[in-house]
This record gives sequence, C-alpha cells and structure tokens, in this order.
Amino acid sequence: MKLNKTIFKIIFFTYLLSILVIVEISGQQVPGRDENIPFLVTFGEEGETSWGDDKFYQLFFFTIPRDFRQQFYIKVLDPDTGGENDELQGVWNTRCLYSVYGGTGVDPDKNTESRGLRDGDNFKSGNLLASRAFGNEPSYDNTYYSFGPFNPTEGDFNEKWNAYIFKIICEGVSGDDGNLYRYYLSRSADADLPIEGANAFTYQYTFRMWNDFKSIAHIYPYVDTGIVYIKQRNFDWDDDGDILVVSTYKQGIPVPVSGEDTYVESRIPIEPQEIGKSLDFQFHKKQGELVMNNNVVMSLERQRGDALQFFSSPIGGVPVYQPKTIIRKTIPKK
Ligand SMILES: [Ca+2]
Ligand SMILES: [Ca+2]
Ligand SMILES: [Ca+2]
Ligand SMILES: [Ca+2]
Repeated sequence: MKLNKTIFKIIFFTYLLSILVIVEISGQQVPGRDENIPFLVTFGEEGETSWGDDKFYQLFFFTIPRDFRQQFYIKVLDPDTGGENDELQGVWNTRCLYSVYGGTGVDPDKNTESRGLRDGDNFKSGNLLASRAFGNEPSYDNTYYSFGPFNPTEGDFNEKWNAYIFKIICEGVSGDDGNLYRYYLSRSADADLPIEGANAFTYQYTFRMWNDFKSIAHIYPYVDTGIVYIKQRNFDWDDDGDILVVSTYKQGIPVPVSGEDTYVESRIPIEPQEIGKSLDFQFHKKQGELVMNNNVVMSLERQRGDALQFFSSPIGGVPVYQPKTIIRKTIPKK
C-alpha cells in the first residue's frame, strides 16, 4: 500500500514537472511552438514582391520581464542565405543584416515609427547593441549565431508589460534570394535555456507555410481594451486555401484572401467577450494541388489605424471556441 502511494507520487510529480517544462519552453522561439510556422522569411531587396515579401525587412520585439536579472542572448537559426532552408533565385547573392536595438526609442507604444509599418518610418530607433551581416556562409548554414550577451536593463522599459523591450531587425540589403530563419531567446549562447515570462511580438509577420496539406499555421494577435473592430491585411497568399479567425466567441470566420502579389483587406468586428484575450488566425492550405514554398505577409490594425501585436506565445493561451449554451427555462410545476 505504502509502495503504491510512493509510485503514485513519483508519477504525479514527473507529470507536473513535464507540464512546467513544456510551459517554460514555449514562447522562447520565434515563430512560437503554437504557431506551427516553419520559418520567418526576408528576401534581398532586389527580389520580386511576388515571391512573398513586400518590404525586404522584418522586425521582432522581445519582452524581458523586469524581475529577470541575468544576461541573455538572441540566437538566430540559419542566419545565412544559402545551403539548407533558404529560397534560391539564380545564384546565391543575398546578404541579410541583423541588428539588435535597445534603449529609448525601441518601445513601439511610445514610438510608433519603431513598428516599421509605414514606408519612410525610422524603424532603426534606439541604441544599436549588436549587428552582423550574413551572405552565403556554409559555416552558419542550418546552425545558430548568438547575439549578446545583453543585460535586461539595456532594453526600453515598458510599464504596461512591466518588461524591457528589445528589437531585432533582419534586412535583405542585397541580392534577390529568400532568407529563411528563426529566433530563439536564451540564457545561454550554447544551449536553449528559456527566460520565464519572456515573449516576442511583431506587427507585420512575413512567414513560410509548411509544404504539406495538413499543417495549419496560426498567428495570435492580442485584443486589448477599446477595440471595436480590427482590419486585417494579407499579401501574396496565392489563393492557397482559407484564412479563418477563431476565438472563444468565433467558431471560424473566413476572411478574404489574397492571390499572387496582391493585397486583400477586410474588417473583423470584435465582441466584448473577446477583449483581453488572443484571436487565432488559422491558415489552412488548399487541398488538391500543393502550393509549394508559400510565403505570406499578414498585418493587422485596430480601428484608429493603430497596429495590433502578434505574440509568439498567445496571451491567455490558445483561444478555444466555446459554443453558447442554450439555457432552457424549466416550467415550474404547479
Ligand atoms: Ca541556409
Ligand atoms: Ca540570387
Ligand atoms: Ca537562412
Ligand atoms: Ca506567397
């Protein structure tokens, strides 16, 4: 009897530990675990927008909680453009410049140009903490490069999130090939050691879909207070199936989708029940003929032209549709 209890305790605590580990790891990689997106994409600026990148740069912000006091690293998987993962056009001739910024000017709440959404915005705001350009470099093919170490206080403090904000920009400064890459936040340069409570977000997401029919990609914008509707804009979806919005309130509302090298936008009304949670934008590929190497751009605005954040780890968890229960009035017996 006593032995049984001990075994039960061991199983129970192992189970608890496994949950803690899963929770801690998610949210430290970009794209995040729940997003099911294989890679971020940035093309060299001599590329064609019809290949699925309309800007030739991509920004990401990292939030480091105030109570985290150790140094950390921003790691890039496959920083080069060549060899594995990347998208070749002719010969490999693309160079991408990665730059990490901290300090005043980074926080996109205080400085909207830092979001880099409008043409001509000075998105290279803040203090340049580190930078490096990569071309076709076999020594960095399908492996990591670590920026850092950084001290949390080198970031730009945001009171609302109670966190220091850092920004990393990847720019395709030359060539026409597609650079595919991922980011990781880590306490170590050599291992993946997550920072508890850290997260990553952006305002415009340029990413690659999996090359199969079954994988569904997700992005999770956070719906803040005061939002009545949001405007979605997708680019170069190649008519590759459906984009659905799911929330606790929405079972799966289809949004208009773009074709080759085109933009499509629409408005999505927000219900009070959806405030303070994340929406789930689901990208379902077309069945039948496989659209290969589909790169797509997604951006969202709230009603006043204010950009909405997409978090790598959805705030409040992955939203699950909750069907409204019909309450039947029981007729009291006389
Ligand atoms: Ca590569
Ligand atoms: Ca090329
Ligand atoms: Ca790459
Ligand atoms: Ca595309």
